[in-house]
Amino acid sequence: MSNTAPINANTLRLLAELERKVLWLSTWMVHHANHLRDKTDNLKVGGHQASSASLATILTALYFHVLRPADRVAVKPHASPAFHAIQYLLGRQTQQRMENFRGYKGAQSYPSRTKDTVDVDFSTGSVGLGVAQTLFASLVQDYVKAHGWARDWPEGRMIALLGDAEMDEGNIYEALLEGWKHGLRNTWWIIDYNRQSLDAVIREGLYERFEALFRAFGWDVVVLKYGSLLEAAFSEPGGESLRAWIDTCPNQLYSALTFQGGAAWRKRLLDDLGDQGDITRLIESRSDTELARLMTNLAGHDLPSLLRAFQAIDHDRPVVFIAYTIKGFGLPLAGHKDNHAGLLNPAQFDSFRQAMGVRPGHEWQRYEGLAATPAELDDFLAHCAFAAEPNRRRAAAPVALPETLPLPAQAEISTQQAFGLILNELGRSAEPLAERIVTTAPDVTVSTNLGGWVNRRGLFAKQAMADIFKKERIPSTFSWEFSPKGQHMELGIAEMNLFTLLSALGLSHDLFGERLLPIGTLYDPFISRGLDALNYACYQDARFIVAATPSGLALAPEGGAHQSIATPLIGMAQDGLAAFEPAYADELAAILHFAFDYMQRDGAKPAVGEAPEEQSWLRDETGGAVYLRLSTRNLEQPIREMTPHLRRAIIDGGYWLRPPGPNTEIVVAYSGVVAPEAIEAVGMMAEDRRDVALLAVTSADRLNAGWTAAQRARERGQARARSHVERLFALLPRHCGIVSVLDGHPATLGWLGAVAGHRQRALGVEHFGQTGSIQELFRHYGLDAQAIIAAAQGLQPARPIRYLKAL
Ligand SMILES: Cc1ncc(C[n+]2csc(CCOP(=O)(O)OP(=O)(O)O)c2C)c(N)n1
Ligand SMILES: [Mg+2]
Repeated sequence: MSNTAPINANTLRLLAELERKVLWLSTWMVHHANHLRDKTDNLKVGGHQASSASLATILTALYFHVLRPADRVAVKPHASPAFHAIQYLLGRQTQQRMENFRGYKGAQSYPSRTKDTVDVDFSTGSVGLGVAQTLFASLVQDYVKAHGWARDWPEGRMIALLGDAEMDEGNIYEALLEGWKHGLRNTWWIIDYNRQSLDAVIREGLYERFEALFRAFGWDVVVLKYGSLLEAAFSEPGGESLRAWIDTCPNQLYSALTFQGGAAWRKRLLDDLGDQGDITRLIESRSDTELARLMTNLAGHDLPSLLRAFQAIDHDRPVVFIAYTIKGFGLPLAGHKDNHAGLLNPAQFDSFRQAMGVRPGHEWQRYEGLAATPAELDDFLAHCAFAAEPNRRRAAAPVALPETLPLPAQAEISTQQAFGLILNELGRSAEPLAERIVTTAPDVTVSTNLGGWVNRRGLFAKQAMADIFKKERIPSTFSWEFSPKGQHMELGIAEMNLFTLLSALGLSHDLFGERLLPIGTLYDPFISRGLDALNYACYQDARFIVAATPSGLALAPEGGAHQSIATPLIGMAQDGLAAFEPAYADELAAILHFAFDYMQRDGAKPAVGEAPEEQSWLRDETGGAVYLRLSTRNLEQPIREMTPHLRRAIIDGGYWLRPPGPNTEIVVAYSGVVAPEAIEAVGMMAEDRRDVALLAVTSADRLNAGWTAAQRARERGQARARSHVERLFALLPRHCGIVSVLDGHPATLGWLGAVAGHRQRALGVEHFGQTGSIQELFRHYGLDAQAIIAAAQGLQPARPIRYLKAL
């Protein structure tokens, strides 16, 4: 793979032309967005011009020479204009979207897999996440290859272009550690070491920390500091003094001199090094412009240095390149510490335009102002390796599902246990589905009941590793054997890593053309710990199941630190994630079956003006990820047949366990593990309230989303649109009251009363829990049967409910 041959002079010439164009186009599109487009909009751009200029050379070298179609890239958020400029030059981005940068349906501020039309491999935006995503994508590529899949697809390099300030994000270090454990390969991180962050110039000597750190994690480190002009100057007489001066120059001063330009460089250098013979001559032999050019010739802006460095990599070990750059290189705001939010003003822009040789009115012309002919540039672009594969998005056929999933037969069981048993049964089966499931957990595999599945399918590692306990015949319930065929990826305790890995696994069909059905487990409260990565995964449209267990007050003796409150609301509010909270095993089996199908749906949205599926008004055609909020509380199971009707209602979000009648006075609507309390309360109220009804809510998220969608559809003229919850409530008399209850925040179900205009009392948990028994805590926080009855009495005070004890 290594190519140390000198870089062809013609290639260099054309790349230099394209580099210039990338700088021009990225600067122009930002200027256009800020100064020329609709001035009433507050589209002000911070950082894009300077950050794009910082990466323009590196991006040029990569996309037009180094990258291969199988490589996948995450570009740091603020280099989005440079990225789009490259896509534009490759003919993969339209002028219209470029013109509309940061505007409605225009090129996105931050590269986006889902909102941009060009081939963004990995979204970026929340700094640090795109970086870690490349690492996990590489592990997924290894997983796919180790399982004998994607044979006709070459291994690609997973590449992140990151800002130096991005290295402050902790998730990067969590990922590095995990990468080391899993023998990371084929990953390049290129740090845009401009020594500037958003606010200021960064600390001295950071690169040494980076270097030591990466080496500790088994990475190769390539420091790209001096460009070829500087290297040549160092070999002149006096050159070594110049190198020594640069090496000890503080970042702040270097940035300030860069901003001030040639005369300032000269003055400072002569002040510091003057009258030392050779070095003075070295400085004096250059004009101000030449001196400025020399002093800013850092390797990150030097095509020959970059190309040599990239081409020298002849192995698959992970490599970090620390590339010295200048933020805003080539622009008048280069180096200024405040340039992140800085923009070229119209006068500065005009001189920049002239320097670039671009005539007014010809700004979007691809080769305007370049010396090379359009024919040679066209030819060069058409033949660059990256362009060889026009379609970067790969696809995989859906995996066939069995008719139903195995249902645990226990009379009393928790949803967590049922989840483990269903997976265990799948692990035993020869179903094609089971082949494609990959599980992962951050050190909670056994405690979330994945142990059975892992016993059957083994842990994944590129090299087999025996379970010593098993070899030594020490009895243990769980086998812990690693092999390249294993189907569980064990992670250390870092929930950010869990969700970033799920994101990578859940994009395997798209990145590598092989469908995986990833399932991650964690304790429900720790969703918050990985929340930004979860959001990131959903934003990228990754497909996975997250089973979060245990949850809520129901893990009573564990105490308040482990009892989740807000997660049902997260489940509702998180786009791209369908949230369920089943109470019973048969519900869970139906939901899991749906989830395996839902996560494989290919995103075909209903055409404009066409109604989504009528039953629920949910846009299920598009598919998505699934969140299951499970519990360790054992519940007595209903004995019933899973009819297609019931199955459908469970998936749509709820069903009547006890239907309402024409005279219903109270509806109890519950979600999840409070089912026994709800049932008990309904029984106790039966003598004093007419037709007390009981609604099982399996997904507050989907019930609510369907309702919202149906209302919107009606407002847009589809008068007959009815959501599932509206149909459920259609027969409720006006005067009845609704008591809702769940082991989570009451707002989750607090909207039910608004569906058909009923008074409601929403019970749930608002405050941190504590240790105790389930009964004690449900009593304390007001989730037990007595609390439900008291709420019903409050809504319908006319006659006392006799079983209501004084609270
Ligand atoms: C998680 C997160 N926090 C804050 C921000 C706001 N932000 C955008 S870029 C940036 C730092 C930019 O520095 P660097 O990564 O070095 O890129 P440069 O500006 O040098 O191009 C910050 C703090 C963000 N995008 N994401
Ligand atoms: Mg920076």
